[in-house]
Amino acid sequence: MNAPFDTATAFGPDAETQPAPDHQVVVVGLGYIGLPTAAVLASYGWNVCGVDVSEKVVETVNAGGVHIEERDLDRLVREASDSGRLTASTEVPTAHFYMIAVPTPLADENTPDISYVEAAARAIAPRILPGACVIVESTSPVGTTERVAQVIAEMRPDLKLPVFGSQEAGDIALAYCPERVLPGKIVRELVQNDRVIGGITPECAERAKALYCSFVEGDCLTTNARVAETVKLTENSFRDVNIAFANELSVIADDLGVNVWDVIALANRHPRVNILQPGPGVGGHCIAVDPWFLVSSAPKVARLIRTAREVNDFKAVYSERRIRALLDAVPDGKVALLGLAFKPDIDDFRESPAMEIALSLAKTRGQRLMLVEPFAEELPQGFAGTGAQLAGLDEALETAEVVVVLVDHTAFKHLTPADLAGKLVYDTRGMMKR
Ligand code: SAJ
Repeated sequence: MNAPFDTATAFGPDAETQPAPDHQVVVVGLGYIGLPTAAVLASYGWNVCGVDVSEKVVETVNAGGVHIEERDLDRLVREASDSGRLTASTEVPTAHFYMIAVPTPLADENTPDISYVEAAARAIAPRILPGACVIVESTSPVGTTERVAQVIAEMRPDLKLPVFGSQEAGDIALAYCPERVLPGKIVRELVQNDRVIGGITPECAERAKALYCSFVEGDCLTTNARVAETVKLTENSFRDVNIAFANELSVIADDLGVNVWDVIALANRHPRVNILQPGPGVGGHCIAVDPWFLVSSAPKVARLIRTAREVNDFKAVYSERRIRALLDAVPDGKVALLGLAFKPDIDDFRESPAMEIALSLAKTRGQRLMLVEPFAEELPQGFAGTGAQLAGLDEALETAEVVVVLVDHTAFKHLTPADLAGKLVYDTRGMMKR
C-alpha cells in the first residue's frame, strides 16, 4: 500500500494553485459532466484518470475520442489525451482527489435514486488513503454527502471520517460541489461559473476548494454540505417554476385569444419583470428532475415547486392535443415536426418533451410524420415500424401540410411565416415571432 499523503502536496512546492505533475484526480463517471471536468482538469495540468463502468466509453476516451456531443469537448479531450494527462479506466485508482459525477435519476413516485453515487463510493473506498478528498458533484438530495461518508466508513473502519456539525478533522475530506454548467456551454462554464463548495466540516470545504481554485475563474464559495446540496436543487427548481409561469401563461393566452409572445415581450419591458419563454414542456435530465428531489424531501410544504412540475408536464400534453387538432383538420395530410432534442442546438434527446410528443403521435399517426432533426443521423429509437420518417427541412416543408416547431434549432431560425404560407403552423417556441 502507498504511504498516506495530504492533498496539500498535490499542488506542488512552488504555487498554491499549480498541480504537481505526479498527483492525480479521479473522476468517477465520464458523462456530460464528468468527461468535460476531467478534460478541463487535465488541461490545467492535473493528471486525471476518468473512471466509467462502460468499457466502450473508457476505450473511446483512451483513444482521445468523445462519446457525447458538446461544443469544444472533442478538441479538449484529444489534447488532454495526447498530453498523457487524461487516461480512463474501469477501475478506480488511488488518487488525491476523487470527484463523483454519476447520474442520480428519479425512481418510482418521483423519489431520488442515489444508488450510482453509493456504488461510486463503494468503488472508491478500498483505494482511498488518508489525506485524500472526495467530492460529490452529482445533483443529489440533501444528506447524500453524509451518506457517501457512511458508505466509506462501513467499508473502511480503519479511517476516521469527518462528521457533519463537528469541527474535528477526519482522515479524509468529503465535500459537495454541484455542477452548474449549461449543456452546450459546458466547457466554458466549467471554468467561468462561480462554484459553491460545501464541506462535511469547514476544513473539508477548504480542502475541496483548493482543487477548484486551480481551474475556476469564478468565485469559489464555501459553505456546509447540506446547504450546497440544497443550493443546487434550489437553482433548478427556481428555473422550473419560472418556466412554468411562462408555460401556464401560454395556455391562458390561447384561451384568451391573445398572442403570448407579444404579451411576454411587452411585459418584459417593465424594469422588474423577466418572463422566460414557453415551449412544448420542460426537458433534460436536470430541470425536469431535480425539483422532485426537493418535493420528495418536504412533500407537505413544497406546493409551488410540485405544481410547477405538473404545469410543465401538462404543457407537453397540451401541445400534443393542439397538434392532434391540426392533424384532424387535414385528414391524411403530412406533418413536419421540427426538432426532437430537449432544447436548441444540442444532440441530447433525453427527457425531451419534443421526443415524447413525437413518439406519442407516431403510435397512431406514424405514416403522417416527417421528423426533422439536424442532430439525428438516423431515425431515433422508438420510431421503427411506426411509418414515421426522418426528413430534411426542405423536403419536409415541400410535402407537409402541417408544420410544428418543437425545438428552435439555429438550423430552423431562418424560417419566416412567409416560408410556411398555406400550411397549418403551430410554433411552440415562438421561433418565428421572436
Ligand atoms: N426552457 C423553456 N423555456 C425557457 C428556458 C428553458 O422551455 O425559457 C426549457 C428548455 O427548452 C429545456 C428545459 O427548459 O427543455 C431546460 O433547459 P435549460 O436551458 O433551462 O436548462 P438545462 O437543463 O440545459 O441546464 C440546467 C441549468 N440550470 C439552471 O439554469 C438553473 C444548468 O446551469 C445546470 O447545470 C443544469 O440544469 C444541470 O445540470 O443541473
